Amino acid sequence: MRIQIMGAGALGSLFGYFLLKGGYEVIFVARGEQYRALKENGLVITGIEEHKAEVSVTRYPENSDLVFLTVKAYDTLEASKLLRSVRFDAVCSLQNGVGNEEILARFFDNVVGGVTTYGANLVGPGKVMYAGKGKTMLGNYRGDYAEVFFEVLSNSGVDAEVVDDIEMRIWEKAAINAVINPITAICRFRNGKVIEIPEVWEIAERTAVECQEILMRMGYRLDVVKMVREVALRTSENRSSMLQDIERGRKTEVEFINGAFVRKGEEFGVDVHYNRTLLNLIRGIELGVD
Ligand code: KPL
Repeated sequence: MRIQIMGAGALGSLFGYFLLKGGYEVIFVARGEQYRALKENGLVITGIEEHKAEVSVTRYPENSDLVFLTVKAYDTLEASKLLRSVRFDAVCSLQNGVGNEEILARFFDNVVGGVTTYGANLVGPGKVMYAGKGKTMLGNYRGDYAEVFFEVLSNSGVDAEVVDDIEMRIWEKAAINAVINPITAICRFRNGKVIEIPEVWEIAERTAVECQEILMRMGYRLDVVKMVREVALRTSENRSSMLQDIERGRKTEVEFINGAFVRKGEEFGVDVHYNRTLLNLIRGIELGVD
């Protein structure tokens, strides 16, 4: 089976590596320095596992059986348009943020939503640090391919599960990201500090309560404060993806995380003061980065 990783950055490359280990033919779609490094030196995995592999890498998508989409949320539309020019059976998003599956479903019949807590950091072009084992949840968003992706991941040693409430899981992860990511990106520290510094935790807790209130209006009863505590503790040494983006002078996914909560909150008449403040601060930092 031929599987394509559309967006072979940190997480995409880690999953590509898992699939290679599982015996699948994997195509890594990457850009810029990452493309050049993967082509010239192969993929280097460090951290929990150490490995070096030659990989098949392209700049543009090719025909395949399945596609894992791991581009940044703000590139989903462009990636969908590129994918429209090739043939494949189904696509599974493993991205951060809310709204990716909705965009994909405008273009494709078989769309699987995915949420993963595996940790991966890009430590240099073509070099990925496998930072944390996690869990990957999959669910049908359109069509019926979740089981197919599940089998592929399970065969590759990935801890995966098919769930029937993927939309809630996506919002759940977005809530955790809405608290940890902008705060760590603004303060430029690792995830653990969010719970260690009382003044910072006060802001984190209030943001979490706002997210929880919005999720409740959506019909999802979740203890966001508790979840944030647990994730910040479990990933205390991680530099959040938003912090990594800011450090590299890149655009962040804040519009698809806090932006999504602000839009939902306004829809429901929930006060989104903290989410809006974090959103606007990150927007400011993005504008200041050149
Ligand atoms: O998903 C993450 C991210 O950095 O995007 C968390 C869970 C915050 C781990 O770093």
